[in-house]
Amino acid sequence: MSSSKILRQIWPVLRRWKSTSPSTAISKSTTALSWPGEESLSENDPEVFNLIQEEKHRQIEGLELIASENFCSKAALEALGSCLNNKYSEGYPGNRYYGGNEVIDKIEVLCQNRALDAFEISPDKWGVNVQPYSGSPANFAVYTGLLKPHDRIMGLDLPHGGHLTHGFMTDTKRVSATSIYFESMPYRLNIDTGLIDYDKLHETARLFRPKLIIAGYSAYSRKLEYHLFRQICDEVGAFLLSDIAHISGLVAAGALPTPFEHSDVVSTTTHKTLRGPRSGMVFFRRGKKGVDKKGKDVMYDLEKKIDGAVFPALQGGPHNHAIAGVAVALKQAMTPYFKEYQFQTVKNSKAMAEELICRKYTLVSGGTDNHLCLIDLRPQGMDGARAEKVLDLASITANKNTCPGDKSALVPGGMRLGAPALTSRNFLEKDFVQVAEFLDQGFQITSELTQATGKSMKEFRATLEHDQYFKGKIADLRSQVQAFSKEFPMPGFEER
Ligand code: DSN
Repeated sequence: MSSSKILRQIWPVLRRWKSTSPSTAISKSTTALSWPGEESLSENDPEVFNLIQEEKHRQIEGLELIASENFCSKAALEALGSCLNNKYSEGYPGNRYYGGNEVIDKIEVLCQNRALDAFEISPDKWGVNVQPYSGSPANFAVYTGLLKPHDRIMGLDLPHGGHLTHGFMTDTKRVSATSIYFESMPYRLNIDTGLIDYDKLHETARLFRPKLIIAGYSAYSRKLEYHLFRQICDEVGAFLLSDIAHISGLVAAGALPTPFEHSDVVSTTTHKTLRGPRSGMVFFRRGKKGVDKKGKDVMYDLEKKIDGAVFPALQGGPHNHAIAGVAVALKQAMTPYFKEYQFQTVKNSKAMAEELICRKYTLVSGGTDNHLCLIDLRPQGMDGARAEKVLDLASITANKNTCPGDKSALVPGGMRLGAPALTSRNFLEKDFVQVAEFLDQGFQITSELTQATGKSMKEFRATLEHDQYFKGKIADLRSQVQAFSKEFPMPGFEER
C-alpha cells in the first residue's frame, strides 16, 4: 500500500489523537482545522468526481471525430495534475518576479529545447515562447508583438475554413478581437475547386498591403503552399505567420510539409494532433535576417517583441503544470511511435473520406491530404446543425461547420470530421470505413427527419425527442456505435 494511502486511512485516528492530546492553545486551534486537501476527489467532491466519470464513459463509448480534439497521454496528464499548478513564475527563466523558481526555470527551458528539437529547428535560427495559455492567446500575442493597433492583416475567412483569430468579421460586425483591434481583409477558397485561391490572395494583398498574412486553418483539408505565401509576403512587405495549431503533430512527424522554412513566426496549440495538454507556443525567427545595402548584417528582432507581448503585455503567471505536460508530449513527439501515429492519422482520414465519397457524399475540395475532411451536406438537402444533433444522440461526436457559400454559422451546410482522436485509440483504415458506415446511417436518419419536419428546427428537435420511430432508429445506431467503440483502448485514463 502506498504511503499516501496509509496516511489517508490513519488520518482520522491521528486527528482525534492530536485533538485530545495535551498541547498549547495555538496547536489546539490548528488541529481543529480539518484540511480537505488530503482527501481524494471521490471523497472530497463526489459530485464533480461522478461528472468526470460520466465524461470518461462518454469518451470511451463514443466515436470522437472532432478534428481539433485528441486523447492526451497518461504521463502528460500526470504532469498537468501535479504540484506545478501551485507556482507563480511571472517572467522568463532566470528572470522572474517571484522566488522559488529554480525548478520551474529548468522545466520551461526543457520544454523550449524539446519544442525546437521536435520540429528539427536550430536554436541559432529559431526561438520559442512556451507560455501562451492556448492557441488564441498565442495568435493575439503575435499580433500584439509585431503590429500596431489598426495595422492590416489577412487570414483565411472563417466560413472558408479559417479561424476566428485570423481576423474574423461579418458584413455587420467585427466579431473577433483580431478584427476589432486590427484591420482585417480575408482571403478565400475558389468555390469551384474548394482550394485556396492564391491568385486572388496575391491580387488582394497587392491592393490591401497587409502588415501580416496568416497561413493556417481550422477546417481546410489540403496542404498549404507556404512558398506562395512567402512570395506574396515578400512582395508586399508583410510578416508570414503560419498557424499550425491543427497540424503541428503532423508537421513534427513529417506527415505534412513544414512551414518553418518560409515563415517569420509559427504559432500552435499543443493538444490537437500534437496530443499534449491544452496550451500554446509561438516560434519566432532569430539570428541573421540578411545584409543591408552597406553590407552590414541585419538581425531579426522578433524575440523581444513576442516575449514582451506574451508577458507582461497579455498574460500573467505561466501555467507551469501545462508547460511540463507539453514538455512530456514533445518528448513523445520525437519517438518512432509518434511518427507512425501521425502517418496513420492521414491514412485513416483518407480512408474515411474515400468511403464517404463512395457513398455519394460531397467533400469540399473533393478529399483530404491531412487529418480532416469537410463534408458538404447541402446536396443531400441537409445541414450540419441537424446532423450534429442526430450524431450526438448516437454517440458520434463531430461539429457542424460552414462550407463556402454558407450564410449561417449556426445552421451551416457542412460537418468537419477528423481522425486524430480515434487514431490515438488504435483505429486503422478498416475501422474508419466502419466509422463512415455509421456516419452514413446517421446522415440517412437526419435526411429522413429533415424531410418529415421541413424548415422548422424546433419541430426537428421535438420530433427527435418524442417520435418513437426516430428514437428507435437512433437507439439502434447508438448501441452499434457503443459496442464498436468499447472494443478499442483508451489512452490516458482507465475506467473507474
Ligand atoms: N476550436 C478549434 C477548432 O475546433 O478548430 C480551434 O481553436
